[in-house]
Amino acid sequence: MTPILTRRSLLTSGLIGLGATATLLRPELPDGARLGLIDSGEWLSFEAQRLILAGRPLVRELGEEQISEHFPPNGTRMPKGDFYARYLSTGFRGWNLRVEGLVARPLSISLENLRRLPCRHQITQHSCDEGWSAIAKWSGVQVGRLLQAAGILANARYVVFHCMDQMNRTGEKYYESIDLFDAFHPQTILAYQMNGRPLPVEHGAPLRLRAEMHIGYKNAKYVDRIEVVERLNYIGKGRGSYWADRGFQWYTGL
Ligand SMILES: Nc1nc2c(c(=O)[nH]1)N[C@H]1C(S)=C(S)[C@@H](COP(=O)(O)O)O[C@H]1N2
Ligand SMILES: [Mo]
Repeated sequence: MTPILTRRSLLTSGLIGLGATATLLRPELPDGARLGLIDSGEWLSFEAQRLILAGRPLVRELGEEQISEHFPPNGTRMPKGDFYARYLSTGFRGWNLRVEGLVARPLSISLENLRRLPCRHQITQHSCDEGWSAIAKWSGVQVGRLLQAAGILANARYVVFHCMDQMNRTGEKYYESIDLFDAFHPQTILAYQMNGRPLPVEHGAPLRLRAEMHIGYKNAKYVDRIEVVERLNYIGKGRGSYWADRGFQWYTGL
């Protein structure tokens, strides 16, 4: 039987206490923790979830009949600017996903070629920190498969997802990052379909991250570049994601 990860199992298993102990024993921590960027609650969440996830359990997958009739878009609904508009008007012809950074073979893959790779379907619940959740079916390519194709180098530790939407007048774009453990989780995919249809613009067309063990904002939309890095310090304001740069947690295990 596949172990199922639920919030309740986290709360009742007593692993939170264990997690705290493991923290003291484990020298291997994300950059943020070492820099004191991760607060203690986040640290507990990270350590407790890692203990639970050690056996690679899957986040609960639901049935077709549970798919939400209405899945509200949040954050950017239409990226501004000519760059995105041009690709949108041609159905993303000429658009490529790039995989670069600490990889042996940088990749540049069209949507068409992404669709030719093995596809994973998953029906999951998305939870936004603003207090709503909704269920959808996501289909796409496992991030781990892309990283394997690119061949990550020995010093690689994090995977950064660069997005096409500018968040403010200074032109800062949305970005997110996860560590390699999460990147190679079987349910971490780059989805090009939602509920069996091409990903709608308001939900991140042409490609979005689904990192199912994480809260809403980690699920970056409009992804066009994946960068494999050793440290997160030099990206954005250095805390690992657009929202982490603004005081939100980097690690948001559900
Ligand atoms: N590029 C980008 N990704 C993003 C956001 C955004 O504004 N821009 N919003 C985040 C937030 S807060 C949530 S809850 C989800 C919402 O996904 P949805 O629009 O498909 O509901 O996307 C996340 N990913
Ligand atoms: Mo969110």
